[in-house]
Amino acid sequence: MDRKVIIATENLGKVNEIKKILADEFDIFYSLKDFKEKIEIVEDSPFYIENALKKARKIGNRFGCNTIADDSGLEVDALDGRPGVYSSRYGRDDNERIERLLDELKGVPCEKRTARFVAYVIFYMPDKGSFYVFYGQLDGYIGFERKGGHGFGYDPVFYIPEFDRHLAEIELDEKNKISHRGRAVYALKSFLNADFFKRTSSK
Ligand code: ITT
Repeated sequence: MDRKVIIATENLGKVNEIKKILADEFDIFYSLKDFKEKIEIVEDSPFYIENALKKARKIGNRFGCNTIADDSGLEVDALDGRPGVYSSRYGRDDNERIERLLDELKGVPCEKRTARFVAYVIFYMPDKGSFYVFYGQLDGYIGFERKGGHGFGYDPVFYIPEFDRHLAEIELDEKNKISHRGRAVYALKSFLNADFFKRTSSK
């Protein structure tokens, strides 16, 4: 079984996290940033899973290679689940997105600032046209200010009570152990090693 995998993302924060978990097990990794060709993918579904599948299929079919895609987001209860599936489009860059989030939560007290990160990670096999889905979630709160220099996206304002720290104050390995994406990708890794590779190599 070929252990070459493409990670279908333009987000280098995601690439770093996924690579850290899987790199020792797979031969070659690419991200969309490594291809000269610009591949346009319009994420137009209100459902994470459909967007993740769209990314995985487009890249997997284009390059004929097993592909991992992640669609994720931050769901804030006081904002009825926003920004959710639109998390990457909540502003022009991470800074603007965080600014908007903090503005919208002005006056909302600690206990009502509950939120969660969710990730849907897809492993797509173009030769079979089939895929597996892995889900991960991380519960926490939206803080009142930015803290920490690690991670990406909304990490500086995501407070985790168990650690009494913001996610951006936690190093990559530690984040991977508890995060939405980390949980989904570790589940994918276990599946590939315990099940998928065994089955495909015995054929
Ligand atoms: P690709 O589609 O190319 O993978 P993207 O950043 O556009 O990259 P998404 O559409 O899945 O990815 O958007 C997810 C957004 O949710 C992401 O851009 C961040 O703003 C936020 N997000 C997801 N996981 C996060 C994490 O671990 N830490 C901080 N923010 C995160």
